[in-house]
Amino acid sequence: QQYTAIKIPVLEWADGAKSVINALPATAKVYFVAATLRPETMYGQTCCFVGPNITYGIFHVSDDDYFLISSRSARNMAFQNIFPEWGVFPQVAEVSGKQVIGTLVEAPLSFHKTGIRILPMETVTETKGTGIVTSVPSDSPDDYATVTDLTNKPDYYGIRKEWAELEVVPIIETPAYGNLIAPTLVQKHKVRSAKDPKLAELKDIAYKEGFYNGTMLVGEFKGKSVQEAKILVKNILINSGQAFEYAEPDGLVISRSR
Ligand code: ZZB
Repeated sequence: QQYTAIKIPVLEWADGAKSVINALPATAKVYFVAATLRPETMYGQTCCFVGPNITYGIFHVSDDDYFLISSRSARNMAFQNIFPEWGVFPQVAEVSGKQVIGTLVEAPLSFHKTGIRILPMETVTETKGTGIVTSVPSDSPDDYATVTDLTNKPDYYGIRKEWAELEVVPIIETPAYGNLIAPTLVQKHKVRSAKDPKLAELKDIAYKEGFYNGTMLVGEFKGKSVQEAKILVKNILINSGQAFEYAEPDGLVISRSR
């Protein structure tokens, strides 16, 4: 699987993360790095998810730059010239998803210029991507269902309601599902929660409909097809240093370590 890895810098740490972060050099710039297959949707980011029970590492990449990602993805990156030394991915700290909830981050291209929050998503898979999932509720049914759960039960999830309530702005139009495909599908199929098994199929529908029939409503490629815009937006992000390509080995991989 070929992902675009989006570098999402921290603006302000959650209190729970401060003890860990204070141990880093004062000049350290830490990025949450989210793996996405939909770079053209980055305009619509409203929050960024971590698995609350996943343990993440903070890895020193170069100079002042550090990545907060799963250690599995750090190891993969070390063999893709993302770290300066082949095969080496220096871990400087460990932090749980729970500890970073509420952190304010600056998501590249997002409409929400004053920042978005790190929020919990219980269905994040530790073994996929970087374990960090940027949330686009307008176009991802999983994200819309999760944000709905978070808004309905903020106390249960240990968040402030307003963190999950950022406006969901239309970014892509499709003939079959209008300009908010994810909310439309979630409502039409009466999805009950972010754990509803129907979401797998809705994700598939949303991917296909967006890719083959979607038109951009916003951004520098407004009016272009999603198929065209996907590559163009990805290139903008990569050329500005806000993203890089990250490949994940497919199929059965037998780890030789441990
Ligand atoms: C932003 C985005 C916007 C995404 C969208 C999807 C959609 P796949 O096909 O299974 O590889 N994702 C990435 N990593 C994880 C993880 N560890 N656990 C759970 N979800 C993860 O799916 C890749 C997509 O799943 C990624 O692309 C990411 O969400 C999420 F409008 O990034 B995406 C219809 C989907 N739309």
